[in-house]
Amino acid sequence: MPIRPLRHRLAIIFLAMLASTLPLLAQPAATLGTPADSDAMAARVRAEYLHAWQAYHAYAWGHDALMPLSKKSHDWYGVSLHMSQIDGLDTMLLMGLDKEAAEAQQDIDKHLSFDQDIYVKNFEITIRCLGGLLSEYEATNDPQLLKLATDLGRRLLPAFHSPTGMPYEFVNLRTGKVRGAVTNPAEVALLPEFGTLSKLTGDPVYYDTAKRAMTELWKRRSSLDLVGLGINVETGDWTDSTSTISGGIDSLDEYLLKSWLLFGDRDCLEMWQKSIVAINRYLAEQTRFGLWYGQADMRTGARTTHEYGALDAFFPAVLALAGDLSGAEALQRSSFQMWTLYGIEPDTLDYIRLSTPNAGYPLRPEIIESTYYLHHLTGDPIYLHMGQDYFDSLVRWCRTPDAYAALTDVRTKQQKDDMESFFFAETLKYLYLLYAPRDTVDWKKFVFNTEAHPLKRFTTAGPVAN
Ligand code: DMJ
Repeated sequence: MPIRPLRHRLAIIFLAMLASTLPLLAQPAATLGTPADSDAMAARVRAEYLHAWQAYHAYAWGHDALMPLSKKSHDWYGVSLHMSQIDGLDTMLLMGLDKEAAEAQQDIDKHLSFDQDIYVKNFEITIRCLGGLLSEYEATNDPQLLKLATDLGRRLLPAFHSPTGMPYEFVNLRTGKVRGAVTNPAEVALLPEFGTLSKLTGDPVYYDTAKRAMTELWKRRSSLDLVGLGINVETGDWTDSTSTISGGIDSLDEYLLKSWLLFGDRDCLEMWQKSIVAINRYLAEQTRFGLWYGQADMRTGARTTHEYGALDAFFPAVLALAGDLSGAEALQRSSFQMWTLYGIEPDTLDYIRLSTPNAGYPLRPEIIESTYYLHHLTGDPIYLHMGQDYFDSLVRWCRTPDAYAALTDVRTKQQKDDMESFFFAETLKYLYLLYAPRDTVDWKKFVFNTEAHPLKRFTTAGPVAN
């Protein structure tokens, strides 16, 4: 591995960041990446996964999540939907944690029931539970997992019974009653999960329903081909005209592209192609510190804020998957600056003022996801070094004696009693995949959903470099 040039390149990124941010540094900056031995790093990530999983097993088994500081369990809706088990199972299968995977699978098979009188967030339950169960059925052929996924899909369908066909935010799993007429584009776009359910069951209702929702949303885009952050599913009117690649819109674009790759759906490809032109035109911004994507009004294109954040850091992965490697690499360098500013990334960053409107770190995966994608597609070892920085920061700041904890503030590094299930589904999975053999997930056969659950492709359409 050509260590010196790599170190020089990391040093250039780091020094550019340092020159721009010296007055803001509350903590010593993160160390530069050191040469990474991939096998050893994969083993270290796997060991850290086990560290967190064993705590979940000891203190919160069968519940949605572990609260890592108080060592209590947490269920989102008062009853468990086994969220951590579902989110973690396919990661354990990939890591070869067979005993732990089998235990989780058995617990899901035996004890998980969606027949609950609770209003659930359609988006979160789709990407975590439906996506997870489908992926895990494809990996194991366990018919109970498909049965559970089908039961869940059927119970979520009433969410889409609005005048426009776009889903309400909440649906009661037992009664089918709905709540929350104002939603956002990311929560409307759910074709990878519902489409996969149709392909696996042979029932087109899921695909057709989810596709209609996406199409109805896209029909309401502005003349600039941008969408906003809020839309009413009963009237079809926009309630917030802010356009962004960040949370609330993020997985819409990801899912337009991925629906093409998963199903060969040309309508989705065309929507993606129009959308990315508008995003690059109105949201991208080149500053002296690099390439960023901020926010603009969907109707005028006028810039509204210069905010980028941990959620936005998924975008290099999407750009890379679509073939724009130079844009992806440039944006990844900016994300890396965001990470090194405080030694771990804040949830949002004003990239002009270099201040942080939201300084929390809820163990998010997106920056690591993009690092994995870029390494997979370019083979450039600089991404292994970046990954090592992320890993070292996670261990240094978020590790607890029993598990891992979110941070309330990346400047003080104060820990928070929270460990989201996406830490198992995504953060540690992408970190592991960055160092694992490249064919651990075959990109010709699989596309990750937005919660990092690999879904089988039903087409060979689309340029997926492998
Ligand atoms: C995950 O639940 C998914 O990645 C989602 O698309 C948005 N972000 C969280 C993790 O940050």
